[in-house]
Amino acid sequence: MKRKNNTGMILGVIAAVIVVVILGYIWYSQTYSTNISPKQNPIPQLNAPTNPQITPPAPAAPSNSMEPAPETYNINIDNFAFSPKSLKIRPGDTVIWTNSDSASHTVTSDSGSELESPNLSNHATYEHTFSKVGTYDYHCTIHPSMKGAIIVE
Ligand SMILES: [Cu+2]
Repeated sequence: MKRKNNTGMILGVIAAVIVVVILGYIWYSQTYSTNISPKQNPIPQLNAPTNPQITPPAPAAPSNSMEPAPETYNINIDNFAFSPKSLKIRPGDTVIWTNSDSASHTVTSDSGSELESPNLSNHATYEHTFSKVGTYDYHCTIHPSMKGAIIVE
C-alpha cells in the first residue's frame, strides 16, 4: 500500500512539474513575442523619414568634385619626328598635331582607325578627341620610322 501511494505521488508531482514548466514556457514565449513586435514597428517608421532627407545632398557632392575640364594638347611634327613622342592625357582631351616640316606627314594608328589623318602639308593641322582609355600607337604612313603614342588614362 505504501509503495503504491509513494509511486502515485511521485508521478503526480512529476506531472505537475511538467505542466507548470509547459504553462510557464507558453506564458514566457507569449510575453517575449509581444515585447518584440512593438519594437519592429517604430524602426521602419524612423528609417522612412530620414532617408529622403539624406539622399538629396548626396548626388550633389560627387558632381562637384568629379568635373575635370577637357584639355587640349599640341604635338609638333618637326624634323621628321613627333614632339612630344609620347603623351599622356585623360578621356575627353583633344590633341592637335601641327606639321612644321616642309615635307608632308600623316597621323595614322598602328592598328584600328582611331587616328586617320590625311596627308598634312606644311602648317597643316590634324585634331582628334580621345574618349576611351587606352594606348594609341601611331605612325606616319609616308615615313614609317616616325612613331608616337597617346596614352589615355
Ligand atoms: Cu612623315
